[in-house]
Amino acid sequence: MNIGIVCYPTYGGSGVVASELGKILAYKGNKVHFISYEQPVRLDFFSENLFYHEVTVSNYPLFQYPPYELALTAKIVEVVKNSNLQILHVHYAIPHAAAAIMAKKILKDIDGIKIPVITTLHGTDITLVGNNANYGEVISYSLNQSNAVTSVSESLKNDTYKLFSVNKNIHVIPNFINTEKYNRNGNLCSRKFFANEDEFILMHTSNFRKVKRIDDVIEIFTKVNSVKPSKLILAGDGPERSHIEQLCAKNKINDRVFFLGKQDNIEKILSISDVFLMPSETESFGLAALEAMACGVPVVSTDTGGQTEVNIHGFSGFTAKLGDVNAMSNYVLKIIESDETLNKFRQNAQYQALKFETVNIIPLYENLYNAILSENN
Ligand code: GMT
Repeated sequence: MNIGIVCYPTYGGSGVVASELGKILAYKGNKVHFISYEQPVRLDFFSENLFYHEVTVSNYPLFQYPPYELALTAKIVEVVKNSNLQILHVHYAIPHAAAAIMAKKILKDIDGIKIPVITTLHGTDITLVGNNANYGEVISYSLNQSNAVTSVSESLKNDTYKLFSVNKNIHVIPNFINTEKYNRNGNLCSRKFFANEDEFILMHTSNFRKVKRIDDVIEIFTKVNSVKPSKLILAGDGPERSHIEQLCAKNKINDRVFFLGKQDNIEKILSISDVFLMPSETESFGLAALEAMACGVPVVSTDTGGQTEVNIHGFSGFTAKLGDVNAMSNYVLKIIESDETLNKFRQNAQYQALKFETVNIIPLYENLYNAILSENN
């Protein structure tokens, strides 16, 4: 199959999911063409089946806002024609779905080419960015004009129906994890570097945006640390980082908190961690929590969005109401109360992660591609 994938190239969920999907499809013999404004971070190697097409936006001084959607649409049209794409899979509704639908129409009306479009919703495009009345009609139209729409959780599917006028079936295809890469291997990183033998390691990783509520991470950690001496590892970077560094200094815990910045091989650090914290305002899925669970790290998260579909309360960790830092710190203390309890939660977390193993999820996309291709012929 000749597949085009449009995605954001950056660290962060949707780009990672799109890149990992493309890599697996290429490994299985498909030709996969990525279209983005930068090379996706996870595609920094050569494969004869992977291609990257860069969208460049002209910088003419007249443009206060460079016309990215137009450049993207033009690039999609070009790649579909030059590389004989059979299917276009766009990740994130804004602006990718809208650009793909415009490209689809141009290709049909001018060149007589029928290119089916699949749109995958990841969450922030719908629940945060998309929840803006100005975008409503464009998003609804782009979803309705897509040949198929997928969402990464039941919760996101329901939110999409609530927020937009979507008249087609949304297929839930959850995010996936390669448990060979994401596994507990404590030899890859030295636990001693971060903590003494009698200390626990709590961990959080994100793009440090407000929606992640890292203030709550700090509060939960402070409470846990006052009962059981612990260390906190924060991986990732983003707009909230300097505020959080100041907060740690103010709370006099900066000697117990490690700011690692962006990390490529997060499984190494997860492998030495005891509990993963994700007190987000919302998460359509929570891929970072799934990565933690696959590495045997139980998760304490909020119960918002799709998080309860990933993290099972009382089994792979616990879920609590948004902002309930008391409950979340008590849940951490419950998990680490004894070696036996911690080990049980670790095993359960890994067991739960297996449900999202790559081999179980990728065929759902392949089946959808095949169904859409046969409808389109
Ligand atoms: O969480 C982010 O800020 C990044 C964001 C994105 O759009 O890439 O992640 C979203 O998509 C991920 C992959 O499907 C999900 O695992 C995240 O839960 C989702 N983030 C939110 O819903 C806030």
